[in-house]
Order: sequence, then C-alpha cells, then structure tokens
Amino acid sequence: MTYLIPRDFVAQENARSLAQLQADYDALAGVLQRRGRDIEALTTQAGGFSVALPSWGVGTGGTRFARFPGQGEPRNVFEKIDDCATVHQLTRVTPGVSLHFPWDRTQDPRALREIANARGLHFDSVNSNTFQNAAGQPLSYKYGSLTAQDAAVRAQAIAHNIDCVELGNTLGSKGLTVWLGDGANFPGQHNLRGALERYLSSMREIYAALPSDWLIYIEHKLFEPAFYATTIADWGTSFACATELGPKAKCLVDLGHHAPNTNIEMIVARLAQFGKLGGFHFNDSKYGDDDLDSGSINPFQLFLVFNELRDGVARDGAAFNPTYMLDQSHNVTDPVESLMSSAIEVQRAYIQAALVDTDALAHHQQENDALMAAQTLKQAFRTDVGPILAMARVRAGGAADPVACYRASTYRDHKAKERPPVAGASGSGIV
Ligand code: PSV
Ligand code: MN
Repeated sequence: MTYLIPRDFVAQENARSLAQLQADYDALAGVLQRRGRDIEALTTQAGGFSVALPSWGVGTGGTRFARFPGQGEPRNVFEKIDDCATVHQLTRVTPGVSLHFPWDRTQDPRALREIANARGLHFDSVNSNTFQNAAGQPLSYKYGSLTAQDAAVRAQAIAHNIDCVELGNTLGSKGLTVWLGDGANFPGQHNLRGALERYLSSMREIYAALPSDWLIYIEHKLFEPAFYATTIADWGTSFACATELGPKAKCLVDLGHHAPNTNIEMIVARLAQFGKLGGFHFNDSKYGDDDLDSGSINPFQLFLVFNELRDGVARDGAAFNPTYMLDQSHNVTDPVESLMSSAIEVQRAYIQAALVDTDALAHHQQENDALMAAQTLKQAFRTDVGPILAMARVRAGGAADPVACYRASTYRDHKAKERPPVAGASGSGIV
C-alpha cells in the first residue's frame, strides 16, 4: 500500500501555526492597505498560480561526475506521480506534470492518465529526448539528431518526436518541448548554416504532425554538450525558427541556458512583444546550466522576469499565457523539498511582481527618474509576501509550511521502505 500524507495530518500541522499566520497576514494587510492594495485580491491571485513539475526532478539528478541517490526515490513513472502529487498536496501550486520520453514511457498511457487525474494532477507539455540514445534504438545520436547529416538518423529523431506527440495526446498534454544537444564541438565540424537548414526541415515534419490545439516549444541553450556551436544556442535562433515554422511554434526560456549576466528579462520582453513567448523552464544558476533551485541564487532576476510577465498580461490580457515549468536537478537535497520550495519561490516572484505600483513606475519612467523607478520595483521585491502565499495554501487545503509538514509526516521514510532500490532504475532518468 502506497503511503500518502493524510489530509488530517496536514490540518493538524497547520493548526499549530494558524494564529501566528493570521497575525502576520493581518499585519501585511495593513501595510498593503496603506499602499492602496487589497490583500484578499492578492491571495486569490496567488491561489490561481501554477507551475508544472518536471517528472525528472523527483529523483536525485546527479552531475556528469556522479549521482548520489537518496533513499526511497521513485523507480518508475507511477512512483514519480506519487511524489509530484505530494508536492502539489502541500503547495497547491503544482497540478501539472511535464513528462520526458522515453524516460517516462509506459505501455498503458490511459492508466497513467487516470491515476494522475485521480491524484489531482494533469499532464503539461511532454519533452522529447534525442540527446541520448534510447535502449535498443537502431541509430545513434552521437553526431546529432534533428540536424544529423545522415537522413536516416534525422528520420528516427523525427519519428520519436511524433511518437511523443501521440503519447502526449493520449495523456491530455497540449504541447511538445524540443531541446536537442545537437551542435559542433570543433570549428569546421558543421556547416553552421547547413545544420540549421536540416533542423528546420526536420521540425517542419514534426510541426505538421501537431494536433490543432497543440504548441511546439523550441528550447534554446547556449552550450553543452556541443561546446563550440550549438545549433539552437540563443533566443534569436529560437525566434527565427519559431517564426519560420508558424503560429503553433513558440520559444521556451530555460533560465539557466544563457551566458552569465545575460539580461533574461529583456529576452522575455522581446519574445512577448513579438508573440513568441511560449513558456519557461525555471531554475537558478551561478555559472552555467547549473539547474539549481528556483530563486536560490538570484531571486531578483526571477522577480524581474515576472515583472515583464505582469506587463505582458497588462498589455495583452488572457491572450498572453506562457506556460510555466520547473526544470531543476537536485543533487544534495530531498527532491520533494526542493520542488516544493522552488514552486513557492516562483509563486512568490509572481505575487511580488503583482505588487509593483505600475502608475508610479510609468510616472517615474516618463519623468526619466531612474532612481525612483528602480525604487518602485525594489519596494515590491522587498515586500515579504510569505503570509499571502501561506494563506492561499492553507485555504486550498495545503500546508502553511510545506517543508516542515513534509518532514513531520516522515513521507521519505515510508518511501524508503516501499521502494527498495532496483538496479538500473533512476528516479530522474538523467544519469
Ligand atoms: C537541457 O539542459 C534541459 O534544460 C532540457 O529541458 C532537457 O529536456 C532537460 O534539461 C532535462 O535534462
Ligand atoms: Mn530545460
């Protein structure tokens, strides 16, 4: 029998801190009222937020050097769903799960869908994988996949992506995210223009197989594993390809996929302006594609990204709805704890951005008052919106303090008993 955290347990844990939370909430309500803001409206807004979980994030990811798995990690997609459901149970902001094929392939996608739905989850975009060879696959991706010189390799990679679309369709997904490691490690290895031509020709075939209500997300990444010239290295290439492909193709911004100090919020603004901002993979980084927990290194950048997203909604309304996913690798933490805190960090940035005094900001911009414009953003960023997030969770049946509640539940100890390690099974699929 699979252990689930009992609902009553969450309520009991919440009861310990409810009076304190209410006091903090009331104090914050007063602060916001003086700024002309209604805390209840913000709490409702926080309750409407969601960010999808990466199925590959519930296991220890590891680095290229080693993987040090923790106890009780999921050994298959059904166990991953249990962990995702637990993250959602306590945070109430992660009802979507983004699957990755072939790591999450199952013989019975209908059963998987039913089980996930019964746990309050649905499937967000699916991800294809042509950056590794799948077991038993006839041709190798060593020299590329959708851009390979060999037409038969390209055909195999195209077929895999179309297979992901079909599987995703059965699961109720509405999007395919395509990231590939294709590129060159040496100058001269590729004809740079030829590689992109082959990419576009392959993507056109995948695009043609999309159901009418699906989107295809193009994920760029500066480098790794192609260390000289990655084919889809930047948002400009991604934008050009999405434009070439058509309206169902959009760009996906993974926060870790840029050179250090890149102004990511400006990329977000540009893609939003031209209608090609499809979605995000949230994570944080110090050096490269570090896949650290969202908001753990540069929460101000995350806030500034959400400030652009707020601006996008203000301009375009409901038509502006990029999809949000986490994409992280947890090496030294319990993945469930990292995912819970990361989802809340992303939600925090969303609510902080909602607090920006947009009239004041527009005024300072008009007056060329750079200092006060920056202060206006900082005032929103510095506001501790924690009580709003906690109250939204409690009202939705989640935990006031998800990590404390999770630890008190001894969920991981239960899983350690239920899930003895199986040789070759990896919770993350990455290593
Ligand atoms: C590549 O670094 C990436 O960000 C892509 O989204 C992959 O699908 C994911 O990581 C998993 O390895
Ligand atoms: Mn990613």
